[in-house]
Amino acid sequence: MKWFQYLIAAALVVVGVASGGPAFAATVVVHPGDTQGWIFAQESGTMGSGALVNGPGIPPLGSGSANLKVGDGASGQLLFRLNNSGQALSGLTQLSYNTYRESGSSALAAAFQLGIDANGTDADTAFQGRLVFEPYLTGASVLDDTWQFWNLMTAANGFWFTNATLRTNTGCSMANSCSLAEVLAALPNIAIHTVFGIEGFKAGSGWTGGFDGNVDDYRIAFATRGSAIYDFEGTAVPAPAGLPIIAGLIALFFWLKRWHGSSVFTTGVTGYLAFLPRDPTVLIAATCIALLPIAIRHRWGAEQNAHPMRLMESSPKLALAA
Ligand SMILES: [Ca+2]
Repeated sequence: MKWFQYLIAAALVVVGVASGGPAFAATVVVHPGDTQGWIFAQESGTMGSGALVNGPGIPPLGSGSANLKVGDGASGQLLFRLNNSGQALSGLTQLSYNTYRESGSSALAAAFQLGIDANGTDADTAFQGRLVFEPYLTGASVLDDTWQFWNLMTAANGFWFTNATLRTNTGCSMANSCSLAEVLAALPNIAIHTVFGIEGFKAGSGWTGGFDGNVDDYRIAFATRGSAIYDFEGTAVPAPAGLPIIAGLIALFFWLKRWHGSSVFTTGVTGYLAFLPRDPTVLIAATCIALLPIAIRHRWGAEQNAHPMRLMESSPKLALAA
């Protein structure tokens, strides 16, 4: 019987650690209860809105997505976060996202936007606008009511600069958009801005007739920094730490029973407390194992929210400046 209990205890510890999967994997679930630093902002006009929603259709990750709406051409709606400031774009190893369009002009899908510094190695840290990727500029058709995948690493076109000087210097404009390779050839030291370095998605500011669409499954990775996968969801998901806690406590129960026999359970709380000084190393070791998945998850969460205060610095200059 004791070997059977041992087996169960070992299995529960394994299940506990394994079910903490999100702590080890890079997928970050962004939902209304924890937006992981993502923020909706209306950049222009008065008819922009954003929300984390269920659907539409079958999103590429989970069951929800981030919705961006603008009611007229003057309005612009942004979804952004600040997490990769200072990272050189030459170090990108992955950059992709998925879009869905419910209504709007036939060409339009949510654009990807990066707050950039044209040369991250010089002393000029003034606001230098954004590098924008527009799906329709790749030449692909944007479809109605369909999830579409965009790989920004390999797209032959799609990138342009909001800054007029950078458009002239690089040749990357809406009329003649570039690949990421062409952007890097023109500006080898281009980096995400250390102060205004938003990454995110935008609809509107000139999209006549308005727009209603979604984004999901955004992936960004650098050679010197781990990848992150953002899964936008409309409803909160159960905290994955819950199962490891339960599994760890059950494992601890069997471990104590195995080492200290039935006295722990027949003498109640007094017996339990009386046992503590007898073998504290066992209790400490078991507690550490039980709490390990929680500790790892907590550390990962802290890293993912490394720069929330940057919003305070950058918000006055979020507007799309030429
Ligand atoms: Ca999703």
